[in-house]
Amino acid sequence: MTGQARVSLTAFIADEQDDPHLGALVDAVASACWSISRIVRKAALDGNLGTTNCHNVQGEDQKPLDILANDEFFRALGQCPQVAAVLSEEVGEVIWMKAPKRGDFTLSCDPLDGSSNLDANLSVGTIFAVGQVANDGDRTVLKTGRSLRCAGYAVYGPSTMFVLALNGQVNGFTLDEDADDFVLTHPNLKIPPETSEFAINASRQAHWDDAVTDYVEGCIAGEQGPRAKTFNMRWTASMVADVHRILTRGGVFLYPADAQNRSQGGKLRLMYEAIPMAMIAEAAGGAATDGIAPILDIEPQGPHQRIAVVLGSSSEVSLIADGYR
Ligand code: AHM
Ligand code: MG
Repeated sequence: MTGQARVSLTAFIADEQDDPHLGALVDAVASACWSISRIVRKAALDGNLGTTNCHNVQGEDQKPLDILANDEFFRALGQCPQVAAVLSEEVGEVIWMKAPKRGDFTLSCDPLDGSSNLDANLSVGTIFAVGQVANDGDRTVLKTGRSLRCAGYAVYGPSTMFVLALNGQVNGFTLDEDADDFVLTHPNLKIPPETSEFAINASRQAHWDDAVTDYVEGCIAGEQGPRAKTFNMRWTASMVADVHRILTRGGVFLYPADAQNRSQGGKLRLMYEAIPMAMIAEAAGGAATDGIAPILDIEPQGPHQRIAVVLGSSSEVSLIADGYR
């Protein structure tokens, strides 16, 4: 940062839009992420690794940190008078914080995504999307991603970063713990349209559709194969870490619906995993589809709905969508 003006997240938001309430909300989310980052960093010291005997609404094991991160999120949002409703991966129903008024905000969040990585000390993250109440009394939280005001994630990796899609642009901020601030370090992130890197859980290959099998076989066939180039493969099993890598150096992420998970719609959740990441991908010049339609155009049917996700470099996403057709 030597020689460059230092821009904090708060100053950046104030400059980018004229709704002080949205700025206050993003600040509150960033402050929750900062607290979650601290809790994650100290988890082994505080005896917060391992699992609980509890399950979330989807029947998945809850880790102590899933619960602590969720509490932190609600604590921070409870201080924002303009937050009308919150939908969290860890809570069965949408929680109404107040009677909704036109202009209030609704939030969808996965407070700690990729938590199966915690005991191995690998990167995890927080994902969020911000919608807005259209009219006084309107309790519609399940809306398409096109109506969002902003979306983002925090990644708790070697450094803690806060990545925000707002006004059709994606910017990355790094937590400076000495200055108690998120600082703009990665302005105007763009996903390169072309890539030779893909990300998929290959252990599910036996259950894949032909479209996915053909795509992956094409990638691993190398110079002599139909793609005539060598592909690299990476899978972190932490969506935030995988998407962050794609934002910084390109690539394509696939968590398709397959023979095993299709009855549920796929694995990843539409409202607080697929939609926010799709908004980030599109704002960074990439694309996101469920194989049939852009994820941002999908009408949600339920708060914890699951969906197939393919996102990243636009040329690969359209190739995979062509395979589905
Ligand atoms: P979670 O919300 O329960 O952590 O699950 C979501 C995570 C994503 O971060 C990641 O892409 C995926 O699950 C990994 O799944 P798998 O274990 O099948 O590789
Ligand atoms: Mg998750």
